[in-house]
Amino acid sequence: YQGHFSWEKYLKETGAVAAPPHCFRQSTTPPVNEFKAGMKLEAQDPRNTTSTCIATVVGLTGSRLRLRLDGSDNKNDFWRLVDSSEIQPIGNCEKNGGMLQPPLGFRLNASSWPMFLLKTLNGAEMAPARIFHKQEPPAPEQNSFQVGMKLEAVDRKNPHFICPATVGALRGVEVLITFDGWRGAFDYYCRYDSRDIFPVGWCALTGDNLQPPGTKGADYSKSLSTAWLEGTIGGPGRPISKPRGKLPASWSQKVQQNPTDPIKIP
Ligand code: MLZ
Repeated sequence: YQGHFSWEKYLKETGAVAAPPHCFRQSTTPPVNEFKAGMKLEAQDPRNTTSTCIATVVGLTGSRLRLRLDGSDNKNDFWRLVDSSEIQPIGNCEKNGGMLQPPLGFRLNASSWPMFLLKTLNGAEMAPARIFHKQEPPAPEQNSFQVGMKLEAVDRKNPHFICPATVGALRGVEVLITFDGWRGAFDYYCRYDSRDIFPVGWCALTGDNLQPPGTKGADYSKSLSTAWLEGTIGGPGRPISKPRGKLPASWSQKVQQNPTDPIKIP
């Protein structure tokens, strides 16, 4: 049992601040998720964003849906917030004069698409229009993130995970998302109004399982207890995450003494 990650203790320990909620393109109360596994809806193909496809809800987590495009394989699942404008009730595309498209990598011959579509929708449970959210929250007017601020972010290499993260850098409208306790492999730049980043406390509100910070980036991590994990035995210790941005005073000496340490400090 790993214990439960506590932002409160972690922020205290790292001396870091949480990015304020107004920085994010997220609603202040996470949107209610009334979807059920098996329901079908229309979704933009993430690999070909100009086409609208049929998707099936194959999983639910917090305010997010795990979606699989009908006619695609099970290796390209993607996650969307229930208030995303990229998901719509079935019928929406046609209503707007569009045509439903086969997903990129459609398993069958392109000529069998019309019949496939007919069959996949026949007797399907269509997500009712009322459980969709009318509007995506508006984007904040500007990028108000600051380097060192903490947040919760989708790990885009493992998009089912939402993890503790730190703003590593700013680049105009873009924000560098770095993952606490992991080396750079998972870092990415996204727009400040990305729907993949959330204020501290988001997962606690949605019931999503926030991953604890990783343990990589420091050899001495193993010997330290983790004060920010609740439910573990042992006294207070230092966080084993990779310090980014503002370093806790207790760490600066250690980091400076190890110039070969792979920790990247922006
Ligand atoms: N199994 C993967 C999970 C990494 C998750 C990192 N999240 C920032 C690994 O250990 O590489």
